[in-house]
Amino acid sequence: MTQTHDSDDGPTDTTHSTDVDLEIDAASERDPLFARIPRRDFMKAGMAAGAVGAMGSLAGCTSILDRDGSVSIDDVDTDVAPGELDEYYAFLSGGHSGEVRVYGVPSMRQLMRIPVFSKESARGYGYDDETREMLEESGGYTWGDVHHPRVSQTDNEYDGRWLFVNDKANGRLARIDLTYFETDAIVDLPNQQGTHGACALMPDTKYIFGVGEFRVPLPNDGRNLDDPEEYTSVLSAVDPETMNPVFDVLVDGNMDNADSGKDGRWFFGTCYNSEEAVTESEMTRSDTDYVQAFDIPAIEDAVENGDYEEIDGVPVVDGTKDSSLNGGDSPIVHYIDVPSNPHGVTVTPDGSYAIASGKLDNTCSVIDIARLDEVDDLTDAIVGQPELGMGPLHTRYDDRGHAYTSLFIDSQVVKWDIERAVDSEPGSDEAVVDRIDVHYSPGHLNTSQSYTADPRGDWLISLNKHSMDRFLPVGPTFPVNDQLIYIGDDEEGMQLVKDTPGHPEPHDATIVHRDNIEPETVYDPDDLELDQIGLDETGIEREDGRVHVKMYNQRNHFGHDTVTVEEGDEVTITTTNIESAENIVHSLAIPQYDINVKTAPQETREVTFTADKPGVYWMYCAYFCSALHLEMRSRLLVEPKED
Ligand code: CUK
Ligand code: CUA
Ligand code: CA
Repeated sequence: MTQTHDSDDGPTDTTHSTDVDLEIDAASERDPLFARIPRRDFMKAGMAAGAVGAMGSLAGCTSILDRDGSVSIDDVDTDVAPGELDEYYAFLSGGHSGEVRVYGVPSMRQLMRIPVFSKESARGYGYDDETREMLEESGGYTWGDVHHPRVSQTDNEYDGRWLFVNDKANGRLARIDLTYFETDAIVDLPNQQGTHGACALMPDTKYIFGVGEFRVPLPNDGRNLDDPEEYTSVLSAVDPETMNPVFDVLVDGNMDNADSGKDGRWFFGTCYNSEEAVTESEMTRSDTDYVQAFDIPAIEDAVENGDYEEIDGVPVVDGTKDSSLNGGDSPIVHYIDVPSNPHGVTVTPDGSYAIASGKLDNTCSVIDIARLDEVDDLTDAIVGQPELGMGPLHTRYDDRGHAYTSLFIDSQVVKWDIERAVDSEPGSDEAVVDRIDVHYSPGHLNTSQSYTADPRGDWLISLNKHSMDRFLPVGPTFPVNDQLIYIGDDEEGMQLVKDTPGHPEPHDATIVHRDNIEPETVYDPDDLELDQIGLDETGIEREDGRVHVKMYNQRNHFGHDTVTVEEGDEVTITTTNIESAENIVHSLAIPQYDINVKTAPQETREVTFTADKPGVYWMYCAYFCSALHLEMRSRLLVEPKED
């Protein structure tokens, strides 16, 4: 069910923070608009300054780290000159491409693409035995739909260890190892079809949750085909180390997006289909749907006590409204009525509020998390409902008490003051501080470090679904438009900095300070399962129609000039890039056998195939590695079988 590949040793040794106390006197001192923001006197200013030097110079050296309150855009380097490095990594979901795209912020340069659910020959992904088996054993689908990239955290701060993503199309979750920027595990969730929301339980990434959007019979084995009221939707908890499912929670309605609280207790999901319907018109019939608040320790107790039914190997806990587990004083799932068809839900950096976006309603609902234990009527936990504009979808945060909500229909990002929303009447727009037009139809948006307890409040990316007139026409399928917006200046307001066209159709992003990520540039052989093939270990072993070819590769040749096998042999080639110099990548391509195995320095990979086509096949290096790259090739001779 779960397929992992090696490199499973401990967390990246991320340098943890020296707290730098920066006083934020901010706009609150000058602008009466801000008078009611409770002041946070100190912020944790991210990671140790000492780590910065290791990787080259910061863009223009103007980091928001150095600021005192809001900072004019004139004092921020928005361009990253050639040869300079970005301050942030942004991990963008690649949508149907089944990949994650890595950008630099603020340059918005695309740095890398990490294949997850689809094969990718440049990375050799899906072309060697290990990654091919990982894709096959997690369902064998040829594509996935990545929506939600989330980086693992320790103590509510990005720890640079893993990036988790969902596959909305096929009900899967995957893990990317951020030491090597490659996918190392995929789990096909047994009781879900369409895993939409994906995120981890904070503060320490105890579980990864896959959020089941599509209601289906459970198990989905042909029963109850046309009996929609018998369909179900589950929240699935997965262990981040093993990537095995731990438990499922059955809910009423469905689930869409989700986010975790900050203290390990609560997890929130939105439900747009409380009607439990199968058509759009029925799914929008009710005036209200839910935010589901999952009490995780209570659910763990239920699992511990055996209060579950095992389905497809996973303990399924009944969290529906009528469940006995929801009958007593400590229900495992709370159903909070919110206006019809909510979409995003996120928890504020201080862990106080869960904010759900209205989608069909012009408001967001601010849920006071502490009140969930106190109120009889859960709607009394909704302490604010600011009117924001048409089509609110997703909300993110800065470090100065503001929320930023995307408005799909209005094509805007609206900035609002959270405490002022709590203090004002429901439906009033008093909390709105600023609006900016985006181009066009934003889905998600994200701000730097904003899933952590310490967002930075400098950059926002608006991930717009439509680009219309913004770029040269490229046919009827338009690029999306990822816009970079500077949000660090409360007086001037939000400022549009950059348009970035993107291949359709991504969704979310996570923006992580570069000090929180420490990738290796050369493989550590101990992180790989396969033994290296050194200069003296080249050889060809034969046994009963099986041939094992061991060969290193380096500039500009392979360990064998010629490999001779017989038609019908099952051939395994193990190949090690024995270079220790950074940035020298080779591959072993045998296109007629659909093979292109990439090896980065010190990396070992293995590929197995049946030599069923007699003839001469050039095995060549498909990565431009040196002046004699074209000469880096060997022959595979497949002798015809004698009758
Ligand atoms: S969903 Cu994409 S716009 Cu999949 Cu996070 Cu809201
Ligand atoms: Cu090695 Cu090209
Ligand atoms: Ca509904």
